[in-house]
Amino acid sequence: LLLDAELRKAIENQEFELYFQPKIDIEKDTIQGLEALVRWNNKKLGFVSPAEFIPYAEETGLIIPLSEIIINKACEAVIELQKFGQKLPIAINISSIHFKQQNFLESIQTILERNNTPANNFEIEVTERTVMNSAAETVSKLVRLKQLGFKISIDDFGTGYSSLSYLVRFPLDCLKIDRSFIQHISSLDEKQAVVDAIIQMSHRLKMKVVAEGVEQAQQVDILRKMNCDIIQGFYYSKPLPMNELLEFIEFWE
Ligand code: G
Ligand code: G
Ligand code: NA
Ligand code: MN
Repeated sequence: LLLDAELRKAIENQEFELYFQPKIDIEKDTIQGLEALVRWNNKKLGFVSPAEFIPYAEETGLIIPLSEIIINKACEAVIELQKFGQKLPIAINISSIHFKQQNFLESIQTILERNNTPANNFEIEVTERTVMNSAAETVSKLVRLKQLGFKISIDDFGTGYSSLSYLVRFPLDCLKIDRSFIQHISSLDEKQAVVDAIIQMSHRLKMKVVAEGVEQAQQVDILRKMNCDIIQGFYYSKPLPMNELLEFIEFWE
């Protein structure tokens, strides 16, 4: 399979780039942080979407070295931003396969130490599915991540089989409402009801709420009225390469 061969070579040659999507604090009108999203432009295959190669990497175990490359590149981005006087937390998507590895904590700590970039520069994004079967092991892993200084977000919230019990037991900082709830929020009352409920519940549980996939001003207005904390989506910016991100930051200030 061409994808397999090329992906293996790409991992060896670190043929990946990180893009960064700004997350906007709507009350303060500031950039609250960034989400790192991996991009792969291959000589033979052209641009391959992570929606395609991440699941393949997960099936083949290649996700572990790939994830380590991504974490390392996120460290490099922290250092690059520091050069420009910027300190914005970077959210890294962690695959459940990597998260569940016994040595996940050691693996991420080693990469951060090698780069001399402390954990408080990062947020870990795990999906609801990753943490759903809330084994004691999962809880203790999240607690240890928090102790190390990472912030923790639940990605794609609302799309798992939503066992709400884990929200009480896990040390979470943010819930990211999946974009399927945001998409028709301006026209569908039932979407509004769900989003409103998620925001209220999150605040009572001392979590911030990120709305994902926000594309229209109308959606921003509704989310602002519901006291949503942070907005991410094409309305403000698509994911950007570092040079364009620096321009975006400058423009925003
Ligand atoms: O960036 P884009 O919308 O094309 O991403 C498609 C999918 O790939 C999304 O589900 C996203 O979470 C996932 N993805 C993008 N970048 C990363 C990454 O760095 N690590 C992991 N594990 N998944 C990623
Ligand atoms: O699964 P995850 O939530 O990590 O996926 C994030 C991906 O969603 C990003 O890589 C990005 O390409 C995509 N995305 C971000 N903002 C928007 C948006 O406003 N609309 C749509 N359709 N996709 C978005
Ligand atoms: Na994400
Ligand atoms: Mn998401």
